[in-house]
Amino acid sequence: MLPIRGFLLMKRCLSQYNVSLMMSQIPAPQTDNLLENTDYETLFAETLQMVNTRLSGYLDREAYDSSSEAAGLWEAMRYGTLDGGKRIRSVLAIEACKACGGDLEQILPTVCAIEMIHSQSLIHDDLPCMDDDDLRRGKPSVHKAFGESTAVLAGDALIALAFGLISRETPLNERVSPRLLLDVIGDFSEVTSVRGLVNGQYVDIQHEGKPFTAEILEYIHTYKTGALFRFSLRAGAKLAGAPESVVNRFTLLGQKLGLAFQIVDDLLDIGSTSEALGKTAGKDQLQEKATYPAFYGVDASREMVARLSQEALALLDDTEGMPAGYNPSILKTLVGFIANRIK
Ligand code: GRG
Repeated sequence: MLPIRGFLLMKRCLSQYNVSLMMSQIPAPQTDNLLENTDYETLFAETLQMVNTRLSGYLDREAYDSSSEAAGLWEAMRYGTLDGGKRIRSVLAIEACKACGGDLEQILPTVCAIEMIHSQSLIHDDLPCMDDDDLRRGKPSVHKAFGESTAVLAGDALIALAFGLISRETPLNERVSPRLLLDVIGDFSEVTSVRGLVNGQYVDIQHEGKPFTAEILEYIHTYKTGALFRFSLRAGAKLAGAPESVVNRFTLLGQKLGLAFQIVDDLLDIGSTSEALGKTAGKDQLQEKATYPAFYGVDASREMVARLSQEALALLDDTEGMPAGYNPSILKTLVGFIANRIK
């Protein structure tokens, strides 16, 4: 039976913030702030390096013991987490936090936790019992390089490590109380579990090779990919001490961006190559996956991305509850990158 009740509940919550989940027949508005992948890497070079350094440092400190019998497990965790990945969720969380007046140190442990969970989800997604892919981030998937059992365990260890990181490393201060931090950890638990990625992945796999509806399609994307985007923007705002109205607006922003990101992913699976993507292209059709282009066609899917981008830009123009000097330009640039990315 479909876990549809949670989805309907989520829809009701989101509609409170005027989320239009059913997108169709919308003329395609232009998204400005186009950003090529190389520009993204240049513009955010410092941020990307900082995230990678922190992530590597946490992994070394928390998990590495070269003399340990488990050194091979650590190796697999590093391999699956570092050296590759756009870190788009990290950049969004950091920029959301900054836009809401927060400072970097507040959000960095959470950012690293997000990347650990994201990497874990990719490691497990690539397993033969899931989406069965041998290529990830331009190199052999973790189970190809280290074996299936090690890939499962590396993912398991990353989940637990991610929770430890947020709870132990986030500095408490006048903006972040113990209560607020517990709240963030609660949100994290929700989006990583049956109200998030796991749920979306389950429904995705259940519908492989089967007919699906628009509602199911949206359900899968909302949970499988949208959940971590929602969390990234929500946590960024929350850990900056933003008021509830702003936290909710940024959550909605994450919903729109997550959906747009996944629709673009579906389009790239058709229109790009494995070499460019660093993962196997053309698999969705082979595995008969529930995707936007499969259901609506390529043009309508592109229009949906354009419309979601416009809605995201409009949310960023809302200054209610934002600190003095609020400047959404970097976040707007990221909206353009998500809509127009080529890998
Ligand atoms: C979280 C406990 C827990 C389990 C995970 C396997 C699984 C359950 C979920 C799979 C979710 C999944 C693979 C979603 C796809 C999301 C997506 C579009 C991934 C690609 O993201 P990019 O392009 O990847 O940001 P890089 O490599 O750039 O980091």
